Amino acid sequence: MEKLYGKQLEIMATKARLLGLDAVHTAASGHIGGSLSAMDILTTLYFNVMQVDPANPQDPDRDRFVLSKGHCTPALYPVLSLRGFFPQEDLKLFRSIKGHYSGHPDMRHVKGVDMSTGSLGQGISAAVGMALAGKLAKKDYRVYALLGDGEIAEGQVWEAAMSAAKYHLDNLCAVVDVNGLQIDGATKDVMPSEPLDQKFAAFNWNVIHVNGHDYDALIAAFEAAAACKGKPTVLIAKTTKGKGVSFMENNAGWHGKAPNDEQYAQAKAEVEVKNNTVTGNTVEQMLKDAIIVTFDGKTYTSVASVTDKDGALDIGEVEATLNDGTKIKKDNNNLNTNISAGKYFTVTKLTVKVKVATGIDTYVTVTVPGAITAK
Ligand SMILES: Cc1ncc(C[n+]2csc(CCOP(=O)(O)OP(=O)(O)O)c2C)c(N)n1
Repeated sequence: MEKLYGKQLEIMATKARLLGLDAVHTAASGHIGGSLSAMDILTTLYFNVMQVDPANPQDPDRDRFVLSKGHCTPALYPVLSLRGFFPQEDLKLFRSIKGHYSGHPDMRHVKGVDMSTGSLGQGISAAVGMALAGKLAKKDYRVYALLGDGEIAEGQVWEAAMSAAKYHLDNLCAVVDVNGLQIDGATKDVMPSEPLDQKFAAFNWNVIHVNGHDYDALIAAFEAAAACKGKPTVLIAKTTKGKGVSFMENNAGWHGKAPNDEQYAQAKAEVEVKNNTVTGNTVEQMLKDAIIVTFDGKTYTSVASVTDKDGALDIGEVEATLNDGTKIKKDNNNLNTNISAGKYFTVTKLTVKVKVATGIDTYVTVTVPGAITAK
């Protein structure tokens, strides 16, 4: 296959975004947010960087890819399908009992999938094993692994990172999709992972920062990774969760939720015209948390109720009643948004309860609260 560049990659990634949205909408479930943030990275890998042959998916000399953040099959399947590993028609079977295109990739049944993943933190260990196997067999193939910035909280990631450095796996390139959000909020709130570059550097990795939506920059970064000898490389890829769909962008609520018919139509239209204008947290999220609301010069310390007119919680019209009965209304996703008669409100977060958030590492999450409650 001829390598794709720039605009060609953008067109391919747009097709992949549309297929991913379609699959999640048809299945009425799936992880769309982190798939959209990773789509440009995956498209660049499969259409420019990686040596793979869809006619010979088990070629022992092929480059390997491990989706360590295994929930992002709405990115992986469309890209594999567009690359020719299986027909696009098959995407209709996403998460269906009638097929094998499950929510997390299955290497036994889906052509092009090199490793079954889904339990966060494990995929990178598998990638280390594949890279080590390549070294032992004196093969030239390269191994790529994509991780989430939430996934980084898994202790196993750092065990794998140590192992990769120990064995000088310069045939391994990890990419961390730094979209700033994980399943239930901002990574920095749940379990801060920064400074990621210093962490990986301390583990003896070559570190490269890159914009995860800039195809030229990604190609250059993958080339620099391949040129680095004696160390594994990590690309710290800055991305936007939900990239390409205004109401999904930077919104943890869209981590693992399917759009309804109306939202799907809007998402599709936006991806088609690449309208990425709306960014920032949604008002709904802020209103649902403990808040101070400043509206029309007055400060309110609580909100009596929030009504989400279309039930979508993330888009559309939202009305809130403040604690003195004042009603406020918004009809788009911007903070400081225009409310009914052209007035503005700002929302400030106020913490009201102690919450222990230890990230997504199951072991820590079980052990830390247990130890806190021990008498
Ligand atoms: C070991 C393990 N714990 C918990 C989960 C549930 N889970 C699925 S996705 C996710 C959040 C992942 O966040 P991140 O790595 O940042 O992914 P992204 O935002 O890129 O989708 C969690 C906790 C899991 N799949 N595996």
